[in-house]
Amino acid sequence: MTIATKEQLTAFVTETVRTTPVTDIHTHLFAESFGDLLLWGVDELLTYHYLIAETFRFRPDLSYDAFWQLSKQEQADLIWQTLFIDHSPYSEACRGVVTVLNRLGLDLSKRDLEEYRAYFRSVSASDYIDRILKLANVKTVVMTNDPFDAYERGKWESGASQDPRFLAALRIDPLLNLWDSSWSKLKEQGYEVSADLSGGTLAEIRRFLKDWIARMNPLYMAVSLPNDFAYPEDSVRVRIIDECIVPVAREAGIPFAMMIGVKRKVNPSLKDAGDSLGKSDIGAVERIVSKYQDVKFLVTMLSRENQHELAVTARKNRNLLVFGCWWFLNNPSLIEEITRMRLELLGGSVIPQHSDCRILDQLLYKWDHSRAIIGKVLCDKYGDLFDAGWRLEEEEIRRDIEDLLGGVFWKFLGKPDPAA
Ligand code: REL
Ligand code: ZN
Repeated sequence: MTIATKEQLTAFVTETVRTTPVTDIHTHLFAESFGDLLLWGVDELLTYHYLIAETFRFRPDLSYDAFWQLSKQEQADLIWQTLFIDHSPYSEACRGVVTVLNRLGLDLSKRDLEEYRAYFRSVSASDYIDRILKLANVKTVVMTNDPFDAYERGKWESGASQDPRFLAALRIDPLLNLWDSSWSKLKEQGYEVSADLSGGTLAEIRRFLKDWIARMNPLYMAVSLPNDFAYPEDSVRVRIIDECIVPVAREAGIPFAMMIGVKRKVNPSLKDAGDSLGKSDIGAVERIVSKYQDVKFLVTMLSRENQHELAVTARKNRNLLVFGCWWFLNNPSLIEEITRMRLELLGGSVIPQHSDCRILDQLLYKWDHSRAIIGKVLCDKYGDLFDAGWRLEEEEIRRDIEDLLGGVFWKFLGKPDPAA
């Protein structure tokens, strides 16, 4: 049906963005078979590392050690008191908790943490996964799978049964960022490697990657890179990228995802909450993607300052797909600005958002909040088209939105969407 008025257009776009199922291309969530790796519930929500950092800002009296010695529930109590009771929870990470509790139908007027806890005790993980995926309207979640993590490796090796809603991504940070300590872990796994990359080391790294690709069937290989990532460069990292990651990605036909711009542990006392960001050199991205045009790259960058040049670099290289508003960018004002700019430069050839959820329940807020902004930006873009005289069919808008919320990713991979 052709859309006749701008009011109809706005209503249809908003509703379609709200109801189209999502493929969430980067999360830290796990299927139930991964046991303790799957986090959910109100104490996990409250102890999300984003909220830990915010709590310390209001508590100069609290020592880091004292906080880390508390049990998870005690930490959650303290965070709840500090961020939700002593102050109003309008930071994005705090608002997220509010959205989740509200969407679950819990009574926010009481602000009764014990009552919320009681609800979570009453549900099973498996029912809860079903409930959250359904409420968030997320059809597929891509995990972050670390073959250097002994607990997780055990789960893969014992052939933990697979839930088709949770798909794998092979995460290789230790290989590229911590070779000095990770080479011995490869050796323990039976690969004949040496610290100085001599002998058959590079071939053995390739064998390691191929073994894990065979085991996990990952949609892509991924790494987070520091803000001073350089390419090319005379370094272990770049040798492993050139001689292991790139050839294996090519052979396996999967992309290499680079998440660039992290400064790890600027405040180690904050643990996971102690990472920061820095501006990166877009030239490094430009050089690697144009050197390997037959390899696909998924790229997200952490600094706001890199977003425009990243979008322009994608215009020049069709093997580069830009994704998500990562971490410190996952805030309404920045998502809006970045999404607007990307749609203007790249049309629909972009993945506007991923959730980065660490806790299952967060799917509710990360996607609710992002959908509202993507919807708003799309209304403006289609509205401008309308003013320019272009009339749209409902079917065309539905197609575009399905693409933005998953189709673009699957087409880039060259794979059918298994949930379609
Ligand atoms: O995948 C990553 O490296 C990051 O997204 C995480 O390390 C980070 O802690 C995450 O919670 C950000 O949202
Ligand atoms: Zn992440």
